[in-house]
Formats: sequence, structure tokens, C-alpha cells
Amino acid sequence: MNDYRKMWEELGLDLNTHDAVLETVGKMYQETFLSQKQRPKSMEYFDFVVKEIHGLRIKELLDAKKEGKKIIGTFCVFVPEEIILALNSISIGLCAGAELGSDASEEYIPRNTCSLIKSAFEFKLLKVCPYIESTDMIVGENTCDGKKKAYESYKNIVNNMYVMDIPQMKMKAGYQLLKSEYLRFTKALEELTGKKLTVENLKKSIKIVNNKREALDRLNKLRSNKNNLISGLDSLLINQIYFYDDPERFTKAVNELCDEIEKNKTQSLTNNKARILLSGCPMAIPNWKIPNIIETSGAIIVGEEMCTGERGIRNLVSTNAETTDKLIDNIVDRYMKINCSVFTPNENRLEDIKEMVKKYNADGVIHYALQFCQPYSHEAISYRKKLEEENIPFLNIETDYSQEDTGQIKTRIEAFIERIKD
Ligand code: BJ8
Repeated sequence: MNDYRKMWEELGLDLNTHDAVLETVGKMYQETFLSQKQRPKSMEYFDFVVKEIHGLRIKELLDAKKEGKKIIGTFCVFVPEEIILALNSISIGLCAGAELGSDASEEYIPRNTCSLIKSAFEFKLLKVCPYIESTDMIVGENTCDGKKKAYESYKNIVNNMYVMDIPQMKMKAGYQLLKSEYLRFTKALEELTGKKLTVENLKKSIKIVNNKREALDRLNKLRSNKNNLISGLDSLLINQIYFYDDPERFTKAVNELCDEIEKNKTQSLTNNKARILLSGCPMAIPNWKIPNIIETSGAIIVGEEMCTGERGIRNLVSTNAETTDKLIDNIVDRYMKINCSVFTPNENRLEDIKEMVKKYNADGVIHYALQFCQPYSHEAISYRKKLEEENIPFLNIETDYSQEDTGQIKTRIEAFIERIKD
């Protein structure tokens, strides 16, 4: 492996803490992913990306910066990658999926904040994230109250914060708000990059992002097959890498994986295993706790109704328009279909879950809500009733990034799997 220590040092990382984080994640990866049997050979690409996630990919970003590109960090799938790419920039997801065992964040945010938000503070305060340190702009978005208020504090620990407003209702005014926010964001990016949004660069970037979403959609469709050849863990990993990798290279790698799976239709990973649809809060890398428990308890995950899954990639943006204004309308139309639980009412998310249960032949739904996450915890209660009325088994797991509750969760998941297999 190349020595990236000088690069990390120049980015201002705390090398000792960073070493410890890399070592822990490396071990987890070995135990969780590399120990799986029957993995497609094409997963080697994604293993390589993970191995180099703080190395080669960061070097690529820093090289791109030298050529004049800007790095835009995001925390939500509502931030339009199409506009970022069109304006000579690279979009990088900054959500982290690990706790660092520190209470440093409590100087800025309350203790009863979800792990996703807490980790964004910890990774910055403990200086272990080369992505945060490489950004030219960090985009926060007003989605849940936790994030909305946290960004007010986050701007005190980073020097390049931009906050985007996001509607909470899918009415006409919501579309107008999102459009005005995407136009304001375009202007801010144009100022940062010195580039202008044009029909040509926007159409090109829309196609790049559409291709990426289509490749994942192709992979998802293969998972509905009873001879599924890819684990939920590997699928989640690919969805997580979606937020870091070069989009065109990523699309090529996912399509190659799909080609391989299509050729090996006779093999199967399912073998009478219970088929689980996972739904709920996004799982940022390296948050693999729940999928790992599920897939080591006699079940296979066949779909994810999550932003690190189908919710994040559903629907394409139409390139059918001849002005940037109309193309932005098309972008707004696509993004307003994201059924995040910060919207009210949010019956469409329930419909998505039901549709996915059918599409992937799932035997039951395991819902994942981070502790202190109000939007997803609320929906878990009402969705349980509605899904059980339709005889769709449902289990809600509320947890955080710690490993302390692993045994207890495993017992609950094993009992659920036993029940739905009968
Ligand atoms: S579009 S799901 S990525 S907001 S877990 S921080 S909701 S308290 S993440 Fe999300 Fe965008 Fe929606 Fe998707 Fe708040 Fe809940 Fe924490 Fe959450």
C-alpha cells in the first residue's frame, strides 16, 4: 500500500487517531465482507475502493483540485449531484457510520442526537476524515430538526458551510421552494467555480448521474431473482461507495458486476433463506452492524428502502428540455419523488415498501431507525400497523453506532427470521 501519511498530515489529520480508525475499519471489513462465501469476482473492484478510500481516492480529489475542480461535501441525497458535476466539481458524501467513542460533539450538540449527526461532528473534531478536510464547500440541508439545528453549530467548526432549504410537503409550493433553492445553489457554485451552468454541461452531467442510477437499478432487479448471487452486505457496500467514487468508473464497475451475475444464474446465495427488505435511516460506511447480523442469522437482504439504497437512486432526470431553467425543473421533478420521512404526509414511502416487498419477494421487513431519529421512529409505528394488516411481517430495530446491543439485536432478529420462515 502506498504511503499517504504526508498527504494526511498536510490535510491536518491527527495521524494517531486516524491510524486507529483505519485499523478498526480494516478488521471489520475483513470479518464482515472478505469472510463471505460465493462472492462475485467483480466485487474485487469495490474491495479495492474500500482499501483506498482514505488513500488513492483522496489523492485523486487533491489532484482534481490542482486542476481547478472543487470538492463539494454533502449529507443528503437532496443535494443535486447533476448541478455539482456540471459546474466542474465533484460531489462527495460526508456522512459517517461509526462512533469514535468521544464526547467531543457534546460541546456543540445535545447528547440525545442521532449517531449520524454526532459522527459528522466527531469526525471533524477528532480530525480523522480526509474528505471533510478536502472540501471547498460543505452543503447542509434543512431536513430533520436534528440536522437543521446541527448545521448552525457545524458552521463554527468548518469554514465553508452552505445551507440549503428543503420543503417538507409535496405541494406546489414545495416544488417552487426546491427550485428556488437549486437556483440559489447554482449561483453559489458558479461563484465558487467561476463556471456557468449551460444546457450542454447540465445535460452531460444528468446523463452521467442517470447512468449511475440505472446501473444500480439493474443490480437491484437481479436481486429479485430467486437465484440471487449477491449478498445484501455487498449491495449495501456498493450503495455506500456510490457517494465517494468517480461516477463513470463506478457505473462501469456496477455494470461489470451485473454482467457477471447474469452469466452465473445457476448459482444461488438464497438456499431457503428468509428474504428481508431493509427499510429506514441511511447506513453510511462503515455502518454494517444490522445487515451483518441479518445475514449471519439465516436470512438474505434482497432490497433496501433507504437513501443508501433504492430510495436514493429511484427515478431518472429527463434531459428533455432546451434551457437550463427547464432542465432544473426536470431535476426538481425527480428529487421531489424522494420519499424521505421528513415529508408530511409521507404515505408514498409506505407504498414504496409494499411495492418492494412484492418486487423482491420479501418475506418480511426489518426497519432500522437510529435512536433519537424522530421522523423514522414515528413512521415505524404507523407503518407497522399498516403492513401487518396486509400480513407483511415487520420488525423495528432502534439502535445507534455502538456495538453494545449486538447480542440483544441478534436475538430479536433470529426470532423474527424463525417466525417468518414458518
Ligand atoms: S433524504 S433520509 S439522506 S434527510 S437519522 S439525520 S433523519 S435524525 S438522514 Fe436523510 Fe436526506 Fe432524508 Fe435521505 Fe435526521 Fe433521522 Fe438522524 Fe437522519
